[in-house]
Amino acid sequence: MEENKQHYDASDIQVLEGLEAVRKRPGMYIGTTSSRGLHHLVWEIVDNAIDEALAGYCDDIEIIINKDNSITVKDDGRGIPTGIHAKTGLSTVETVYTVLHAGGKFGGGGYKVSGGLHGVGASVVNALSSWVEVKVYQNGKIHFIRFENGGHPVGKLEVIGECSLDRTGTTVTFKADPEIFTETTEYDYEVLKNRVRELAFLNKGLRIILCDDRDEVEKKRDEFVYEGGLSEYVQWLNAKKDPIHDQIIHLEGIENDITIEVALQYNTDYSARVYSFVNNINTPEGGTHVDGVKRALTNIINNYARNANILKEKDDNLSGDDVQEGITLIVSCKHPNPQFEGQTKTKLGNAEVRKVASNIFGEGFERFLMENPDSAKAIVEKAMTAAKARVAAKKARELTRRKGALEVSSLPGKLADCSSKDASISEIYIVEGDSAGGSAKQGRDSKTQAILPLRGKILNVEKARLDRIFGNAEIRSMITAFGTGIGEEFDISKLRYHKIVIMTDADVDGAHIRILLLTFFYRYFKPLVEQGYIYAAQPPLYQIKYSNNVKYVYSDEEKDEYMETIPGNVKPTIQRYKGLGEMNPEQLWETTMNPENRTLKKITIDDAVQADQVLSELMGEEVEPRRQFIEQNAKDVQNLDI
Ligand code: 1YM
Repeated sequence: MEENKQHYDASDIQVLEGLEAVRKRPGMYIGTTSSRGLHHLVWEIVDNAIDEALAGYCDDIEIIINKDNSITVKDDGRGIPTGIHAKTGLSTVETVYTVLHAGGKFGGGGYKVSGGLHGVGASVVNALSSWVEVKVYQNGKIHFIRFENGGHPVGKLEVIGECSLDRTGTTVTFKADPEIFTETTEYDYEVLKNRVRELAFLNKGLRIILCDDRDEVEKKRDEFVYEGGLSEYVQWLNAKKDPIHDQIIHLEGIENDITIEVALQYNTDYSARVYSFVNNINTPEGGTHVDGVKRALTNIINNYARNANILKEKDDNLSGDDVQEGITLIVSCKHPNPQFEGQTKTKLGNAEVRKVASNIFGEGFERFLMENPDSAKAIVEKAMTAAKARVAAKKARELTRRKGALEVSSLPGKLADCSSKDASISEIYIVEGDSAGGSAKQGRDSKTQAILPLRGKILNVEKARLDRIFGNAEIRSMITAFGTGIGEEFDISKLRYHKIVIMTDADVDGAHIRILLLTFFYRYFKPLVEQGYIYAAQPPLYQIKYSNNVKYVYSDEEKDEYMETIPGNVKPTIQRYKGLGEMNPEQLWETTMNPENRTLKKITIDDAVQADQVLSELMGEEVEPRRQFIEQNAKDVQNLDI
């Protein structure tokens, strides 16, 4: 420190203040310091490597979880420039790792395509790490610099060895600072693997290797490379589906610096699965690129159906929903200056993209239909059938609506409503099973808490078409109780409860029901998810009793921790709750429903998307693997991070 002091000048101080600001408010830069924020660090570094790949200089990226839970990311690109940077007087490597938002600005031509949602980079990772080491292989030399304690350089960039002239690239190792990531500094291999797979699909030809070296005996390694890019992505998503045409439609084009890539295939499902990406980031709310593609899809299928006289003069046009039934659609946009809007800032807002997307996709899709009449026919017929079902569904819906007009008396019979009419303080608990429903009804605060018991599993919305969905009694009860209506007449201002709480058992069946409900909400009540009205209750797993102490714990870890605190000479009784029904009304209130003690997990769009994907992956599988899958995923769906 002492020897560095003499070099301190105004700009050094500014740099350190910048990094200090990141440490003071990490949430502003990486969203959260939970497990999610921890993983975000990896993507910030990987994104720089991916940009290098998109610029055409890098083919291989390797990510390693090291034994000490540090992360190494390697690429074989040009290497971060090692010369002195004119503006800062520091090496460019040091500049990139210490000056906030340096990544894009300091580069030559081109633009930073990837980059996290928050547009931050290497300097933020550095600020939030205990230490970072950067190695650059360039011109036959290995350059090295190390930072400690949230971004303080330990010496300057220096040459520490030689390498062959054709060896170029950047290797970065960082250790997340446990003082910042207080919840956890453990990486989840599956989380990394899923995103790495996605990145490989989104960037065709790029090889990404993921290694887990934490367990010496059982090292893990996965390698992802997809020459087919989005086509292979659709193929992978549709692996368990029955496609109605063989060829995956894959189109790509660039206009005014905006790249649009689309891949799609229809299958026999009734729902649509649309995946949206902007600059490699998943944007669940879609945006103008998706709008443009959907608009062209509707127009072109209608034109085709009219010209082929499948759609007669008297017939109405096919709707957007009709032509999307059963589609698996991926739209990826690469934009130099994306503007995001929407609740979660994950919706592309740039208006000019709509036209570009619709042109690029429309032209190619029209050609595809012309050149593949069999596929075209299958697609149009699917949409025609969907249109017929839509008309039937409308009738079924009118049924729920007409009942709605009769007000309170029309509320579902099983609903124990709350007495308050103020939606902002009202809650509805959707409870698995009549017996738990009974306990909940007795235990609740009847002023603000309504209870709606569901019998058994609700209809699987993945498999069912609209008209049957609206015919299902459990679903109709929910729709009527919420008060918002559904589909075109959905009106969020009529929502009768500002908390919709899913309360299911902490077991496999409970997880399954939760996944079904989340999928239903995601598909048919998306604004409720987006605006944060959906919650999952968190019932305890165990009751532990000794002498006069009664303690409820919500996970195995918590149980183990608590057991440590019990004096050695007493024998506690441990009751494991298999279901909500095993709790009496008072216990259910105390542990799960009382606003003073309970923990609710707010469901995010991400959770819902994940549930939707889990459900899709489960479809068509046999029962046993399905149970296992849910068992593994149950914990993700109910993970607490509130
Ligand atoms: C493991 C992480 O950071 N790779 C990487 C980063 C850069 C370059 C190459 C690069 C970019 C450019 C020119 C340019 C970065 N350079 C900069 C900056 N991998 C990893 N590989 N030469 C090399 O953008 O023109 C920021 S990132 F600003 F210095 F150019």
